[in-house]
Amino acid sequence: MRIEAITLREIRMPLVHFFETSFGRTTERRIVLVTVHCEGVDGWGECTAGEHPFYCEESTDTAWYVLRDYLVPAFAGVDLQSGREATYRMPGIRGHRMAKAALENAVWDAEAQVKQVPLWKLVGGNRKEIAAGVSIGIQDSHEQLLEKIAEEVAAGYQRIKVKVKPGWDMEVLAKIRAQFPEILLSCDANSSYTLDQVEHLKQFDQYRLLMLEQPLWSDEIYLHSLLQYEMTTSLCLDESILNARHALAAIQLKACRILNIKLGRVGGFSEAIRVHDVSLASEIPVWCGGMLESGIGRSHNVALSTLSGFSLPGDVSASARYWKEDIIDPEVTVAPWGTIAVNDVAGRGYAIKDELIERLTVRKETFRG
Ligand code: OSB
Ligand code: MG
Repeated sequence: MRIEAITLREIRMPLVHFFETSFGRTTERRIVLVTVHCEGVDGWGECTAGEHPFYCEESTDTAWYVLRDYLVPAFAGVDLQSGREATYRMPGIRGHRMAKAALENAVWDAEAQVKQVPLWKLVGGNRKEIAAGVSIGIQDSHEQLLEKIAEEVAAGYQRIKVKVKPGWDMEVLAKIRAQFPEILLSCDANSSYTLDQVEHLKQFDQYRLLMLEQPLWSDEIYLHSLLQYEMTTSLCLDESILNARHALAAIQLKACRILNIKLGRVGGFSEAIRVHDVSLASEIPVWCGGMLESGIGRSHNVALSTLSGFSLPGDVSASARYWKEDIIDPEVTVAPWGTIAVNDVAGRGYAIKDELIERLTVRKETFRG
């Protein structure tokens, strides 16, 4: 499979509704897309880095720079057998996992098309449908959040996750539980608390949460193990887990009882599969996180979620929750009972809307081997 050329592009997509976390509010996405052109097929990858280096060190601009100056030159013109081989051929660059994932995942997509198999089968999945949950950001008022939850519950989503931070936590949770006593409910703090707030954090225990995601520092697995010891609520790590070694450390330290896997955060499908395998071997349930992806990243998330260890509803939800019009056809849709069906089309299983992507593109460069 010779990579004849690689196209890098940045698209801009306004969100249907703003998305706010403890890091701040996003209203428009600036997304880097990678296309690998090989042997008559185009493989697509999406870089999940945000506009600012808040969730992690990477951003849209650092990803563009690393892809353009280092990763793309190392792959243009190269002969590769598989997406898995792509990880071994990454040049020696520390970090920048989201940039690497965009390229590696594009190669996986191309490989699936060349082999004429669905991507979800190629990565080792075996589910015909995946359980969908939603992540709901911080709103302007508690009432607005309660309305959003009611909408998503009515749409059939199997799990509701709300963002929390100091000042937006117990009070709103009490209202959520009063109105929705039975829903499967999680909270995501995006690293906004510190361990000296342990007494405050223990108050999460009264809301019967499925999990509390990433309450403490992103670079601290050990301190999460101290917190987990103090709490009955299961902790889930997101920002802290960058690879399978971290997953193993977190599991053995009992720093969490659940893991969130994001393709970009761990550097692509190969490492995501390793994190999944480590978790499955230790009977730690995993679920697929989201990064406000366009349809391309979203379709990769659907494929990943078909692996057998993904036993909890993830943050993979319908395209229409984010975009007026998504860049794939069909868009990702969710059945009234809260599942996303997986299809048998070769590759990602969702066609690309070339013209729309062209219209959304603000910069584009093609590199030939
Ligand atoms: O922590 O899961 C997170 C979005 C941006 C950055 C971090 C996170 C999120 C989400 C969004 O929760 C999930 C989604 O894409 O729906
Ligand atoms: Mg998270």
